[in-house]
Amino acid sequence: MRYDGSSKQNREGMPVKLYSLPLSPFAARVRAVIHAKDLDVEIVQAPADWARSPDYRALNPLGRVPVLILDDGTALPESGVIVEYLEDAFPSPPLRPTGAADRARVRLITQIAENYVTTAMMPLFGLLDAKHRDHAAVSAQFAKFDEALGQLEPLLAPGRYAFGDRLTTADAWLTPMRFAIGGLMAFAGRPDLLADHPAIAGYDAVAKADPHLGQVWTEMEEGLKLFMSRRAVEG
Ligand SMILES: N[C@@H](CCC(=O)N[C@@H](CS)C(=O)NCC(=O)O)C(=O)O
Repeated sequence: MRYDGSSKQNREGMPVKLYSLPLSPFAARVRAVIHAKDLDVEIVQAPADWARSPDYRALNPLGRVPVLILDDGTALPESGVIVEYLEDAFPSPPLRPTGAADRARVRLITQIAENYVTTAMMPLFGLLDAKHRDHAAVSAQFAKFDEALGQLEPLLAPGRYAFGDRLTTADAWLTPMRFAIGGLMAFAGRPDLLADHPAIAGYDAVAKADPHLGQVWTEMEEGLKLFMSRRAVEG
């Protein structure tokens, strides 16, 4: 990897590190870009106590995962910011199309995947896992989720990458989103969730067939296995 920054320290500094968690959809986006660009970034597990750790907060004042630590020690949090940074700093291979309208389209897919689909999906895990399930809240949230899926679906072509014929940053968003939807289908016992959304339904095969997205998919599967085995032990 060549770092495009200008200072000597940037070229000869510490290795670039990503603090990540295998199951985090936010970290997974960044890993997709690192894999696709074949970057020499050290991917390290966030410390076990990261959510409360003062050391982790000193490293990343936002206290969230992921964070990219540049080779001059600068912390770059927020998955979207990190992805844009990697695309700007390491433009080859490009993960954004060339024209302004096409780039807007890719960003639109990422925004809808993040702001509507993922935002509507995440609370469902907690609602379904509650000791006393609030059935009205669960159905209302599923309705919101289905509406968001209906907004994303027409932007995708069945059996294809998110945009065009090759991997773009939009795929870095869709892959963990689609993985999590599979998890939700299993957790909720709702294999029908994507029945009306064939392009989203079939996107799992697209992700698994791509070597870089497939790597992220496998990392998330391993993260899920570990999470489930810990959950079984902890009860
Ligand atoms: N907007 C952030 C979200 C990151 C995020 O929320 N990550 C989770 C881990 S998967 C987290 O750090 N949660 C801690 C918390 O909610 O306090 C990003 O895109 O990086």
